Amino acid sequence: MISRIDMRGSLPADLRDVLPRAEIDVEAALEKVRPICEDVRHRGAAAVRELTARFDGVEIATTRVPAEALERALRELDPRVRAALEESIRRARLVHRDQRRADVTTQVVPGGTVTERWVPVERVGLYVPGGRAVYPSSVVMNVVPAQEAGVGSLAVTSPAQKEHGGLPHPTVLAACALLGVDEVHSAGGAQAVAMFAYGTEDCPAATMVTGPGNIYVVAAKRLLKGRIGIDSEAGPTEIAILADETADPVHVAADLISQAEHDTIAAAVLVTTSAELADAVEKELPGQVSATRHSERITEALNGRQSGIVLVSSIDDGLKVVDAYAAEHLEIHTADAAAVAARVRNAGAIFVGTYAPVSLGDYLAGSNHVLPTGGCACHSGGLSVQSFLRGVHVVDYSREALAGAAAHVSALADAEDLPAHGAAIRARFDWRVPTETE
Ligand code: HSO
Ligand code: ZN
Repeated sequence: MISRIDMRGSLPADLRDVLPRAEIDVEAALEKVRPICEDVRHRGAAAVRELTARFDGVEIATTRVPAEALERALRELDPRVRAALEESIRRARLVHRDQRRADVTTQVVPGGTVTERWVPVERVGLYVPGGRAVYPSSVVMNVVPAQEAGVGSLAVTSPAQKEHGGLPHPTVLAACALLGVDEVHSAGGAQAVAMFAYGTEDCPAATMVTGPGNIYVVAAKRLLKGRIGIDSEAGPTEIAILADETADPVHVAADLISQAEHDTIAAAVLVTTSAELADAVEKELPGQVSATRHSERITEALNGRQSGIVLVSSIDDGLKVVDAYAAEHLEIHTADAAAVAARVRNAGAIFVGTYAPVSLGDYLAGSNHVLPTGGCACHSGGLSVQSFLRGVHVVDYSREALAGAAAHVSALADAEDLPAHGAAIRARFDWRVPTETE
């Protein structure tokens, strides 16, 4: 049974603590991944091969996937899947292309400008999981923004699969081929993150690693961050739905189930002003769950402590609850859904009304599905072109413009007891602070 929390009286002050949420213990995994990362650091490709034999149960000669394997995977890809991936890529490109930013030059004073120049990261390693979850759609969601950002060198890695002769899953290979990615590696887990961080004989080091993974991948990213740039730490997926009495319980139930399908620790949370809707959804769930293939996994996710139905007395309160929860995905099923959606502050992505379900966003809306989980949506956004760019300030001042700033720099430098800072400026003007007219 999905749990219920009744907040119709008044909202608790510690909303964030009361709301259902999974906890994953990354710290515990850190000690396990530390020796693995050290091994890859010191022994390179040989360590990655041995770890692959140990964890994935398959011997490989190199992590680098040969070009023929990519071509073969594309040739053998189901045409229906190919057409869908192509359309997914096309729509994602439309959205992500529009995220590109122009360099902006601001004239601060006559002769003094600051330009913000957007520079892509040099080399990115993209991690694609390969266990129970084989997600070619995630290849699209990681590769497209990196490509649109202008990242010059892009490598994908995904665990070696015993049943595929030590190569990653063929659908992952085919997606890479469709996206024009020609450097793919068979490596997974912490060793794959270490491979990108330190580089091996088979795979040059990368500047940044992105993509979701299991707890060991997350732990390795946390451990090696600094040595290599990382995206957010992706946790179990979440859906929250804010609904009133106009919502269709069949749609609400279907959407909760759709994300619970990912994982036994996936979270599905309904926040509603309508007790009738809550009852109707609860009545609807068992039938829909038992009709679907992964009913066991879904049942566990829906009944877990991370999922639940929250009753509130108004949409205003509902908005406070969903803002406090800061869901990875938030659907709005209310009268005037667009107006309610416009008032939401914290969510990884917002889906407006009955015809924008999360599964559309997972594959084909054009939006990105790599989104902040675990409440991180209150301070972070999803993967975008921006994730792969750095803003670099370019400062260009003339002699006159520097003269105009000199006295203020000296004053601030003196206030911080850093007199050499002021001196560096006076050295250009015969060691005097220039007057305004100089
Ligand atoms: N809902 C997942 C993404 C995904 N769904 C991949 C299906 N495939 C996290 O946003
Ligand atoms: Zn999904």
